[in-house]
Amino acid sequence: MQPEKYYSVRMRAAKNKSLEQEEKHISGGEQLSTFDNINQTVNQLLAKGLTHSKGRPDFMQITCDLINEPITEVSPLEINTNKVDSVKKGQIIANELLEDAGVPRSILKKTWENISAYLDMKGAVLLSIHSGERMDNKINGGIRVSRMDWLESNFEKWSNHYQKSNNQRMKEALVLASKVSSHPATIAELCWSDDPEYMTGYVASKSLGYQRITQLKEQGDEKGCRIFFVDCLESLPSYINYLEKEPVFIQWKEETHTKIREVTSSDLR
Ligand code: WAQ
Ligand code: MG
Repeated sequence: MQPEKYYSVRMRAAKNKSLEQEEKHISGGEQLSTFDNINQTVNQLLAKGLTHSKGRPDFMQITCDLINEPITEVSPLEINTNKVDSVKKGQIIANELLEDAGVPRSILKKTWENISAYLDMKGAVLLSIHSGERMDNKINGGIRVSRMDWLESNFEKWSNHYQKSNNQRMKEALVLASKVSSHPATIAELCWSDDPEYMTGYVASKSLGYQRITQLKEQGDEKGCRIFFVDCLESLPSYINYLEKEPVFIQWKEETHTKIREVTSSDLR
């Protein structure tokens, strides 16, 4: 029997696209769907784009592309939640985790100095761990990771096992972080949402897993962040191709998970 074919279904919603002003990214989304499920998938993405707290879009686009390549399976990163009561403490934990993952302290310092230039994009910024300079040339947009998903049946098994609530936002972020960190050129990721009401962000890496941090930005702030710290001077085009084009399913296998480090309050120096 032929394996089932999947479609990459992508949505993008924006404001001011047709005006002389700068375009504002409202929402994006990417899923993998069977042919029979396209209707439902498109409706989910449509609802996501139409109900974003950043406002009503005046431009929206949904595309479907048949995937011809085999879809690779990647395990979800292990999850840990670091509870903090201020953005400052959240940033201290984030810095410590990023350094543990292999981002040099000097590069982190430079990143925080330049952080305002990396916020409010529709994609992710790629920063070199050697120079701290941007490696993607999409200066305003960043790189959009696509062609990844987690089948609901397997995600439910995982969420029942870890007694996680059905948090779609966390699921989407974990899917992206697991795909991105499974590439050898990714040293670490730093992310927080562009939703003004959602303050939880994370640091992710192969060795540390998906480390949620309950406060990485102030309430009401609608500037999101996504930075990939990378070590790939020679293979940048193939890295970007992996992020944008190579299809990945997150697949949890109960027996293969490993315990990751938990940050405690004594780590807060
Ligand atoms: N590829 C690259 N960058 C992306 C993508 C993508 N597919 N999707 C979003 N971004 C970038 C973009 O610049 C956004 O402004 C920024 O990330 C934030 O996106 O509780 O909701 O979808 O464990 O708002 C993390 C914590 C939530 C979840 C992250 O991100 C949890 C979140 P958002
Ligand atoms: Mg968002």
